[in-house]
Amino acid sequence: LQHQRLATASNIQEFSFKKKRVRILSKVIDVREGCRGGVVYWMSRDGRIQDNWALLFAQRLALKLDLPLAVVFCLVPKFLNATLRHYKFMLGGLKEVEKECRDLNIGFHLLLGPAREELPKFVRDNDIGAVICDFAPLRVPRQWVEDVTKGLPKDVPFTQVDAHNIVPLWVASDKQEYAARTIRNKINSKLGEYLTEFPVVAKHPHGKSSAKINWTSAYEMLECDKSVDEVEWAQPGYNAACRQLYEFCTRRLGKFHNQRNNPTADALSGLSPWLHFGQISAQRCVLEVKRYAKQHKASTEAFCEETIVRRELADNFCYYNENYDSLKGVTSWAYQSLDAHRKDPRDPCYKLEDLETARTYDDLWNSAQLQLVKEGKMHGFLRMYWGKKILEWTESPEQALEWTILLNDKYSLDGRDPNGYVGCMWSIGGIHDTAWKERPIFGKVRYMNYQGCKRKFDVNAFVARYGGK
Ligand code: FO1
Repeated sequence: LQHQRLATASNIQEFSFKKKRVRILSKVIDVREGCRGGVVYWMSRDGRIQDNWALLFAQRLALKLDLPLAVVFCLVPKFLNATLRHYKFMLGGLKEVEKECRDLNIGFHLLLGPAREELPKFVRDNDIGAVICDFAPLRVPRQWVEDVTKGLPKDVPFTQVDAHNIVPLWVASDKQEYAARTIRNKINSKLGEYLTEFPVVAKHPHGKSSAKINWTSAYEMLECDKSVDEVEWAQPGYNAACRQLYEFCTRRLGKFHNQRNNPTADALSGLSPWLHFGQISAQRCVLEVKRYAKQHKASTEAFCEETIVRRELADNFCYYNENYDSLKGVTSWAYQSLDAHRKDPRDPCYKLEDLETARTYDDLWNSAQLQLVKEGKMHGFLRMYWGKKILEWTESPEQALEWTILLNDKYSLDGRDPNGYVGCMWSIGGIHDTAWKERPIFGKVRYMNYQGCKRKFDVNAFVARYGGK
């Protein structure tokens, strides 16, 4: 999957940029005359060089104005409840970014502290002429962007590029969508325009390479939970992500369409950690999978549904619903029926440590929890069952949601991601789902049980593998 195409500066300029991928955040749009410091891409969600529309836009601007180009990442010591498992994965990817920037004559700066403090200072100290940032729909990254918009010098243009979605979020829909079926056509009808190949990020004609980063001091400033260690199976970075994608295409894609809900079949892409940290682009994954569309038509369609429609639906939900991680964010039919069953007895009613240490009566549930803790990811089908059992076994739906999000964000490599919030809200609060026959505790939220799992896959095999007896 390496980029064989010749990286020439010209193919960026002739490449017509989809205007609607970009939105202007500042009052000014022109770089002031005589500024020599260059253009900065403030990297956050999309931690990669190639296939990154935000960086491509920044390079195109720098080339047009004959200015240097630099990537800046602002490292915060604590990000929600991210642990060392997450930071090691993220920083591992950034080390590759640093090396690739050096090869491409692009500056790379790791600033230690929140962007609102570090970025305006960097811009002033280095006479930067323009800043481009990427896009995340969650409240903390959106606050960072808002703070930087206010903090930048007034004569520095600041633009945002959705480098994560194939159809930019604000192009797909301008409101909260209620199910995949209401957003699917809004997205698929625009793929002709947006699902294009990428130009390559070219070797920049001039500019100075940056000082080598002191990664040790970066680790030392972290204040995260260091008890959750890294996982073996997933190596961070763009190159590892490309290998993971290639293996999926050549070994697992064929069984994806009819075995993706079977936790004992190795049929999934396993790309979510790299997608979460932006170390590979969803668009790159779709472009590569579609090369196999002839021999694996059903699987390719199923993969596109998940990677394009479902993922963009998750960003849509988090962006347009400020209560994306609370029961206040579920639809009224779900809230009312969960509320009506609030007093139903929960037996058993587990404490957080019973769940976290996989000590319930349910061997399948325990095995799913052990998989999450050990491998940093839980099979997608099991995550639905896992979440719904937590609703059944905790004192209130609010408590259930809080603990599913807490456990998912603490152990899953792709935690703190719109997909994770939507997954938990689907399981507990039925978002993007329909109402089902009313029953205790669940109300009209879809119920899932052990027997249902036994009908779908070999539960004993999964339990044997993860030892959740
Ligand atoms: N984004 C940053 O700009 N700086 C950070 O130090 C940072 C740490 C971090 C740790 C765990 C994690 O899951 C995400 C983290 N992010 C950080 C945010 C990430 O770049 C995305 O913006 C969010 O995950 C939204 O998808």
